[in-house]
Amino acid sequence: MSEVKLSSTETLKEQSNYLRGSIGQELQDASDCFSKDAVQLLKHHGSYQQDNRDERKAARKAGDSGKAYSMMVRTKVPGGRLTSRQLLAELDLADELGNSTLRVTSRQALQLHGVLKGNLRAAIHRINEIQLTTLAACGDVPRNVMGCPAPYAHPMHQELERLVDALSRHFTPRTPAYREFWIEDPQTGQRELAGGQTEDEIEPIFGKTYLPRKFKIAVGFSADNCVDIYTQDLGFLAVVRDGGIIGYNVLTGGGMGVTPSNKATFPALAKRLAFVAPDRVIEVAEAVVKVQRDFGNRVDRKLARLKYLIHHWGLERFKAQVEEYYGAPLADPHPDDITGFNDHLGWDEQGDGKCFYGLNIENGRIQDNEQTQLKSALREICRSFEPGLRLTSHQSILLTDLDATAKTEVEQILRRHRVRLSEETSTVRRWSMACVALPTCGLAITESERVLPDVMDQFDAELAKLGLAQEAFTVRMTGCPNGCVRPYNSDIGLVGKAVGRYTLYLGGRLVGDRLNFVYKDLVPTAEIVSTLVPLFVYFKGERLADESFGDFCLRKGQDDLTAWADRYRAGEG
Ligand code: SRM
Ligand code: SF4
Repeated sequence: MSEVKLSSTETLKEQSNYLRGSIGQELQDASDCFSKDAVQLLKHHGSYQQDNRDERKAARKAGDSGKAYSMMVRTKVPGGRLTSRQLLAELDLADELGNSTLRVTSRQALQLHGVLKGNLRAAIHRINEIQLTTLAACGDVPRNVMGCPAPYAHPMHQELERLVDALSRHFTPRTPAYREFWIEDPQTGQRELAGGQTEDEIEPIFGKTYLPRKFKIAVGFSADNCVDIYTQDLGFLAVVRDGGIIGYNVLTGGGMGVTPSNKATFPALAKRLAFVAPDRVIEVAEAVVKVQRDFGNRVDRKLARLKYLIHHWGLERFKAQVEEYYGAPLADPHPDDITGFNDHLGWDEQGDGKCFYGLNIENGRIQDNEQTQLKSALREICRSFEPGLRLTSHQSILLTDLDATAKTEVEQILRRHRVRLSEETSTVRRWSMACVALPTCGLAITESERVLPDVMDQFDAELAKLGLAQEAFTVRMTGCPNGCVRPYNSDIGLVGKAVGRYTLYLGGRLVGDRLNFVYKDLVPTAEIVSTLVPLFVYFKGERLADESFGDFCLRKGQDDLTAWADRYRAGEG
């Protein structure tokens, strides 16, 4: 039998002494970039080396053919919960060591961009000083655990928050390498190298090689799927009766990434695996993670996510293996499923006498520029009111624990800094998301975050003309098919396929429980909205009562929609 050749990343992890590799030495040298192996390992510490393509282009013009290296630093924020002090410190870091912007991600985390290699240790050290961590924000490990960010003072919400924290703690890697490099002095680091501990003592869940690939967990409510639970490797969907959580449906094997040139890859929604009692969630989660650890594909990283293991085995075999690791049979899923989705934007009552304000942040980017000074506004609000903060999975932010008397002043601060209030943001823009893409993302084929605002202006204008401005549907744009803002279950998915061109997907919906289909390929940026206008007209004329745009597109199907659009353009529609 021929030997299976593991991917080079597996060998690297195995030989890295629990994610150390050469990071310690390279942090000390004067080079402006890390080696290929260190770059791979650094992801587990929460940082990606990037090459800013705008700066590279400018440098080339000036005759310098080198790369413009910098680091992206991702901070984990379980359930998106952080304090004013923490946000202020991250904003200071963005100004002092980053590119002066801070980004709220589609998984309720924070990202600094443009940190130079020589400043990486200081950045991560300071993040730890404010009781946050970058450990396992990226890499082959469970990432930031997502949870509904709404600050309702209901015991059910608090129970869910505790579960998010428990899952996050449980799956945080234990390697001392993180502390050595970023918290202690790296020159005295590596002390524990000779430690003599067993693998089980150092990394009881993951062992030396961690997981075959990234792993994503979320906890949500049926009536409010604001964490997009069906797109996760592992989801726990609370089943609620009489105001209390009686257990969780376990969903496994969601994932959005696809490589069009590799026909074996696909986006997938999670499958309903089982129902577990609240006090068994951690054990079941550990069993699922360990099955992926032991049976996930470590040969081909393109096929290493949990969804491929489940596809390959079938759900029944997968469940049997999870049961074996868990040590008992698992009950079938409860019939409850997701029914709604709340973005939590605007003013709302918490139920404890306080209120909160959900502020839409366009594509998650917190910055000051000529049009809007969101960064300064958030600083002023944090300093004046010290609200609690919650990041949403739609790249936005909730300002919590405010007295009703603060409402006017909060709004005034936002207006003074020319920040558009959520109430003044169109429904379609509020539900839109774009990934980072250019210039920092190394995998970007084309623009996303930088072009979506203009595309949304066009959507706003056309939808208003048609009297559809109040329609709630999701528009999600990415600069490549990896799916970082989950475009494959949205009403309208715009997936970068070539420079300035997008594959247009239709037929998903707000609640996120079905995949969309390809409507048209290689649509130029300037034609995205005009391509959709005939379909909006069709929708307006022939929708059924309460039918959403995604539902309508699904009912009509690609052929019918295309035929209508052709007739419309020929003047017959
Ligand atoms: Fe992502 C890779 C940004 C959420 C699927 N993602 C990347 C990298 C790190 C590019 C790279 O590997 O070099 C991007 C860094 C860009 C930059 O400059 O910051 C990147 N992903 C992001 C963020 C920041 C998008 C955003 O604008 O918010 C999100 C950070 C989330 C976080 O806080 O942890 C982000 N990425 C997602 C999601 C959505 C989610 O998790 O809910 C997905 C789809 C779900 C999934 O994982 O299947 C996602 N990212 C990917 C993939 C495809 C994975 C796959 O299974 O094929 C890649 C590429 C890869 O891993 O090889 C990727
Ligand atoms: Fe980069 Fe592609 Fe993810 Fe966008 S979807 S951030 S372009 S990897």
